[in-house]
Amino acid sequence: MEWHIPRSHPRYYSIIIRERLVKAFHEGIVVPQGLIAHGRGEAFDYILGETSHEFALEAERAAVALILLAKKPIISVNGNYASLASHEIVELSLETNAIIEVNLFYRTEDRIAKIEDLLRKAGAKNILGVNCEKTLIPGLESPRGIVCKDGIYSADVVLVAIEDGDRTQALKRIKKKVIAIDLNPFSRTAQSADITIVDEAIRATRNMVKIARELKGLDRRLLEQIVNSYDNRRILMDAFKTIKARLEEASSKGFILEAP
Ligand code: PTJ
Repeated sequence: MEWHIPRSHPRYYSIIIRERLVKAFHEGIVVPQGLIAHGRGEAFDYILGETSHEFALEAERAAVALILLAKKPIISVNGNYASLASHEIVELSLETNAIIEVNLFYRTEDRIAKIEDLLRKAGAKNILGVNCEKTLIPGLESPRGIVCKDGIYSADVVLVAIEDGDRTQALKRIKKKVIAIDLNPFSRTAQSADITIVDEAIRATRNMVKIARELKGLDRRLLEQIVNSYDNRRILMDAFKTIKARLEEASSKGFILEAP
């Protein structure tokens, strides 16, 4: 069923994004658990004021520099990420020459094929998913451990978004550099990634496309400087400080000036 959402609604954008996910759920791209995961992300985004803060932009810049420096960067895509940001993912992969790999927690070949199809319609050329030689990430028992030999398994840098908790740690154990987009800075993924982007996945990917256009002509030494001067602990501290400041403002005044 299609609902008419008036453009004048103060939460129009947020409602439209929910509609997009619900549609993707009916099409078999997003799992029901993905709708719950979205709600958790929304709650953090609400507290953060639904904007890309300086700490997120800094992490996004370091992430793009790391991807541009990588020998084999991979953008790992699940049901939520694909249905929210297929166009942005494809643009990022084209701007940075990163390969897209569909990797699912609730894995079925049918869902992988549907997600590949969605990404192809958005213009993707280089996708790994159904048709690749599979192997396993050691120590990861969920089906997310099934990866493409020519993809995540042999990558040096992997970008993950809207992820459950165990994979970042498993990827780190096999010496991958992990970039995570996760609105929840408390999460296991956010805490164990090399670069944590505490930002909404659509905004984050859009920002990264712009940054990639800016950085891709730069000398490798300048990109290395961006990566070497990046400190993920400080970025996480800034994210927590922002949450704390917004809660303090709300708790001292009983209202917040910039309600989303
Ligand atoms: O498509 P599948 O089968 O691979 O399944 C994917 C889900 C999302 C179901 C799976 O990865 C999962 O259960 O994730 P979690 O454990 O709920 O974690 C998702 C994390 O992403 C949470 O920390 C959320 O706060 C965060 N999140 C949710 N929506 C967004 C987000 N972060 C950034 N942007 C979002 N739009």
